[in-house]
Order: sequence, then structure tokens, then C-alpha cells
Amino acid sequence: PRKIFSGIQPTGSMHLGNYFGAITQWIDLQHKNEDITVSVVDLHSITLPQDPNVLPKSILEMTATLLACGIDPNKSVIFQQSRVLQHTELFWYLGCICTMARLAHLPQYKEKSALLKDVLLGIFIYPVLQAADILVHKATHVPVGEDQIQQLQLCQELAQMFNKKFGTVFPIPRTLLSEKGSARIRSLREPSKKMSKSDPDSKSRICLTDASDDIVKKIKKAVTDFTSAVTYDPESRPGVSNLILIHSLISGKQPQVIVEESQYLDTLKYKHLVADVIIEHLLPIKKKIEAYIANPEYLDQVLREGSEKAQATAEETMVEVRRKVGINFLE
Ligand code: AQP
Repeated sequence: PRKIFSGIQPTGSMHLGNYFGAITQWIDLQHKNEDITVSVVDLHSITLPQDPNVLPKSILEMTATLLACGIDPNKSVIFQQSRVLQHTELFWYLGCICTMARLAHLPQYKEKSALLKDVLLGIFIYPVLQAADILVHKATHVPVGEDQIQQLQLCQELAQMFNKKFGTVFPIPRTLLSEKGSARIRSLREPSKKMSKSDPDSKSRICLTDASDDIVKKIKKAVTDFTSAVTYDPESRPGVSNLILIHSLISGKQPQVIVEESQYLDTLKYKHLVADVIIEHLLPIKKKIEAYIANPEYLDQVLREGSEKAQATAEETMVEVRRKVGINFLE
């Protein structure tokens, strides 16, 4: 049977990129009764500085958002990474078989470290923690975007190396590509970049919790180009095509159908239409998020119960790992 693992960082509010790039796929898998485990990966989020007064709220908000989007704690396991210590424990074992040269080759490390004067160890080694997240649950499939493929390759290599050195413990996890294709949503301010939680410009993204008038403002200000016709061409017209893509993902209509329907609109009128479509889609989700956030005790209970379940499977793996490595000889 397949076992699917995925995570999301509580680095800010969920935006349409996370929603269409990851969450809707998790919900589809849950509908198909797949065995899916979702982690709020708080230990990853602190590779960049987080305000200790804000982080707890971000963890609860991310949990509320996942529930509001449809993750059902009775069908899927949803848990907080830091509560399951086996993740960091396996991370150490994997760190002891991973070379520094291998990590230095990862493109995300090169990109992130190029911007920093002093590179913290966490930025360098977090892909090993990511591998541990997946392997400690013996996941067989991992839904990934194209930006994560190299990290998953590292995870596969570490699993193979461990199995070869100490005896087989881990299945080799495979990528799970979305049936709808992996949607990459772009920044509304710089369409060459992806929409991101940690972009300092909040106008670059639409969050699921945004107020309706903020959505209108952000879409109106979205960078397009000097052509006023509505056409779909992600290469030469990334700005307007990004809006059409979002519209297409919400409505289920093909981009070409949307273009035909919008042939009498200029981009400004089209922006109003897209804003309305987004507002209508997000309103019920936003109401649910607010209701969950008003009940932090319930959210904490969901995370506690989920973490207990995750801990049980992770501990089974660690019993094997400790024994294979030769650390726990009496068990
Ligand atoms: N713009 C995007 N389009 C499609 N998918 C996206 N994802 C993120 N941005 C887009 C997918 O969302 C999932 C969870 O992401 P994450 O929390 O691990 O962080 P990330 O990928 O680094 O996303 P952000 O929003 O840019 O977060 P920060 O700012 O914290 O780094 C992943 O499956 C990701 O592919």
C-alpha cells in the first residue's frame, strides 16, 4: 500500500501558490482514501529567523487553514513536526552518512546562501531533516513541486545508502506528480518569481485569509504588461497568464476557454472579474479558518492527537534504525 507524506512550513499565511501547488492535491488524495500524513514543519521554518511571539500563532493558523481546506484528522494524520522527536533523531543518523559536498550541490542551497553573509548550518543541512521527515514514516510517495525534485533525490540516495550500509529499513520514496500537473503560481509583483510566503512585499501574494477589498487591490495592482487584450501565453505574458491560470484552477475551465469568454474585456476589466472569482472561492474557506482560529484548544488537541499517531509510526522505524546501527543492542 502507498504511504504519502507531505509538509508545509508555518512561515506565514497560506497563499494561492501553496493552495493550488500542494493542498488541493492532498485533499484529492484524501478523497481517494489514500494513507496521507501531513506535517506542519515548524523546525524547517526556523532556518530563517522567526519571531518567537508570532511563531505559535503561525503554527495554529497553518493548522486551522489545513483543516478549513478539508484535511480531515479522522482520515489523515496531521501533526506538528517538533512534537515528534524521532524526526530530529533520524536526521542525525542520516547526517552521519551524508557528505557536505552533496549538500553544497543542491540548487536551493546555492540560491539561498548567495544572499547571505553568514550561512547558518540549518540552511545547509535542512534537506537532511527533510529526508528524515519522509523516511521516518516510511513514506512511499511524496507529492512534490519541480523545485523539490533535487531534495527528494537526496532523500532517495540517503535511503539507499542507509539500506546498503546497515540492512534494509526504508522503502525508496517516489515522487507523486499531480494529475492536474504541478501548478506554479507566480508573484503578483514580479511574475518571474514564484508566489511566496516570505516575500517581503505582501502585495505579491493572495492569502486565503485576505479581506475581500485587499484581494481587489492586490489583483488591480498585479503587474501585467502594455497589451490590453486578455491572452494566455505564460512565456511572453507571464503576468496576465498567471491571473488566467488562477482563474482556470478555481473554475475548472481551460485557459483557452477563459480567453475566449474574455475577448471583449481589457486587462483591467478582466482583473475585476478574476478578483470576484477569487473572493467567491475563498470566502467559505476564510470563514472556516476564522472559526478554527477562534478555538485554539481544539487546534492544539488536533495537533497533539496527530503527533501521537505520527510518533507511534516514527518510533517503530527508529527501533529498527537504532538496532541496525548497533546502538540499541538489547531491544
Ligand atoms: N508559488 C507556488 N506555486 C505552486 N506551489 C507552491 N508551493 C509554494 N509556493 C508555490 C508549494 O507549497 C508547498 C508548501 O511550501 P512550503 O511551506 O514548504 O514552502 P515553500 O515551498 O518555500 O513555499 P513558500 O510559500 O515560498 O514559503 P517560504 O516563503 O516559507 O519559503 C510545497 O509543496 C511547495 O512546492
